[in-house]
Amino acid sequence: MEEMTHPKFAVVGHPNKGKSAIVSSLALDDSVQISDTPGTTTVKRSFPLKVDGKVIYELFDTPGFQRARRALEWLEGHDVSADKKYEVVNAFIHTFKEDPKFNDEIELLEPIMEGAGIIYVVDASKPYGEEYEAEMEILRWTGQPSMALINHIDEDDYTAEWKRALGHYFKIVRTYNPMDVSLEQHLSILESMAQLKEEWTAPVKASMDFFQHYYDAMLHQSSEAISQALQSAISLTETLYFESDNATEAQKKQLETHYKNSLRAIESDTQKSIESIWKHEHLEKNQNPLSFDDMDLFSEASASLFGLTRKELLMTGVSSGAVTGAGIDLLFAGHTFFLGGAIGAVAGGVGAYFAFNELSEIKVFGKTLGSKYLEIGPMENRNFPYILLGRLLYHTSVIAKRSHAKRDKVVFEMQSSFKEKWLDDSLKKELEKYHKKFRSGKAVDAEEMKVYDTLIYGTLQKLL
Ligand SMILES: Nc1nc2c(ncn2[C@@H]2O[C@H](COP(=O)(O)OP(=O)(O)OP(=O)(O)O)[C@@H](O)[C@H]2O)c(=O)[nH]1
Ligand SMILES: [Mg+2]
Repeated sequence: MEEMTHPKFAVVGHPNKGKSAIVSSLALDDSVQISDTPGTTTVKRSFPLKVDGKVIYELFDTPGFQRARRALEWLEGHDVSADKKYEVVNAFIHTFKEDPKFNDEIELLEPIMEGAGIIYVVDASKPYGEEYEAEMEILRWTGQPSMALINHIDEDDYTAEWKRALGHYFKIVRTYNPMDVSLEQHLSILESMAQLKEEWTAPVKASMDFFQHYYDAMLHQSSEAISQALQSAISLTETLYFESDNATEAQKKQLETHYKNSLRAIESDTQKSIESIWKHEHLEKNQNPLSFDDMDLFSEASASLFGLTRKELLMTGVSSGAVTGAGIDLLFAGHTFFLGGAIGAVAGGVGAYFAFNELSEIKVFGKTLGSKYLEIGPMENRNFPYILLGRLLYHTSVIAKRSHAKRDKVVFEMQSSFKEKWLDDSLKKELEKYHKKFRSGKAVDAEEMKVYDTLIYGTLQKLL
């Protein structure tokens, strides 16, 4: 049986029209060189999109045409029938291979002559001009199937005239914005590629299936990473051993700091994994780490940001029977509340040390034994899981929607309305069961984790 090779496409055109941006966005590769200096790409380079080690399609980034008219003159100097034009292009490559004059033309023609389909890129924010005709003529000489992509770099719009001109040279003309991609846009471009040549329909359709599965796999991996982070953060405990009779304030402070840093690390490691899952390996970003000191995390305002008033948080705890007297007091210490007095009495009886009362109490162990230690965790704050989950869902939605062609710094600015996009009462109720379990410090079996993960996956799906 003949081996089915993956589809290949050469992205070609005038300098500085967004060819590399298109390659970057379609190959999900943020290492492609993109810049507003014309002539950035000087040699052809292959960017395969690989899934589980298998190439699903391959794109060639190429330099822009530099001497299209001269090259076309040379080709036209050979008066041959249409079936021979292909050979003349090969002769052109052969003749000028060592000549720097046609370096760019040769770089861009080579992948085409080796079987790649043509994607001709234009920028419709600049007027159409005859100078492009030599480029399109040369591409026609290769005899390879081709399509045109209309990009829009600036504001002005000459799409109508471009469409009229391109229609003479390409049977498929599409608009595409490499800076603003979605699964739908990506699949619809692949759909057009599949129509270019009959023999390519099956392999390109197969690539579309692969791509869809791949996208779904990225979603699954992201929700797994988020579930793991929630479980680790909520169940996290930290200990600090001490020698003297009583732990010092400094030791308690040290433990508290350590605990906060570990929580921050869980978040930032998860963010990194998610960026890597979505192939954003070179991301520059501006992101605030988890904050515990200001109003960000524990204020009434931040609780309501996630749809949880203090009363609700309290009621969730009470109705699920999850919370001990101490737990409630830890969460609401310092606030007068309708149950506060009664709970305070219970908590007082526990005699715990409330140095870090908003997250978890610091417990002292081993009082009568040789080794004494302080322990903090698991997380007792009912608000925290929703804060962390909201932040990770937001992060993932930004990353998953970001085009690989963007080179600016990502700015994460979560609006307070974001929570309305994902958290409602029924989800909250479902999630709370698992947060309670994580908090208990008991082992969570794989089946339970899977159900929690499915909740996160469904939520992510709605956000993307
Ligand atoms: N706003 C916006 N900018 C774009 C778009 N496409 C490309 N650009 C910008 O246009 C400039 C040129 O993009 P490249 O992808 O490097 O262009 P190229 O055609 O590969 O250029 P050469 O390699 O020099 O031939 C870069 O600054 C891109 O960020 C777009 O759709 N929207
Ligand atoms: Mg380029």
